[in-house]
Amino acid sequence: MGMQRTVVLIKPDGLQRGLIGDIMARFEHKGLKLVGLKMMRLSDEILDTWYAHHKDKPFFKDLKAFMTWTPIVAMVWEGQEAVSAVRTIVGVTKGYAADAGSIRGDYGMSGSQNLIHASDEPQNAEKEINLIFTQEELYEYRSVSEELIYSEAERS
Ligand code: 3AN
Repeated sequence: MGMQRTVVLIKPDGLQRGLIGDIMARFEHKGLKLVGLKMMRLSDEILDTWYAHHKDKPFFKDLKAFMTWTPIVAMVWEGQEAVSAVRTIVGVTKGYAADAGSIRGDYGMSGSQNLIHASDEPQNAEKEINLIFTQEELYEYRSVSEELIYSEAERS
């Protein structure tokens, strides 16, 4: 158990479909803490690093075109085991296969236009935070709800 930070991007399809507020509410209601938030256009350089594991895949060019269609909304959420907690809320890659109750399960049908990105492991979360956010864009503050969300032992 430990406090972690993780990156969530609302992709262009999430923005176009007007789901930004609904998606953010899921993480807020879960008890995660928002520590970074901005709207931006992803550059070619960021996407090459971000999706380095897909660079030889046949869908890479389309993936990049899709991710630069509109600006995206980038967020950093913090909480106990936040990386896996957020992945559970997001659901598996393909919307048609994602569990009901997950964001992709509730809002999407596509295997590629899947509304949202979430870091898949703590090292990647770190890498993605540094690619997108400067130190000044990340906030540390005490949320009064933490005392309700976590036990005393979990907070110390
Ligand atoms: P996830 O977003 O669930 O971590 P990854 O990292 O395997 O999944 O894929 C990153 C993104 O690449 C996906 N969100 C999706 O937009 C796209 N993608 C992955 N697999 C495919 C595929 N077979 N065909 C088209 N696009 C894909």
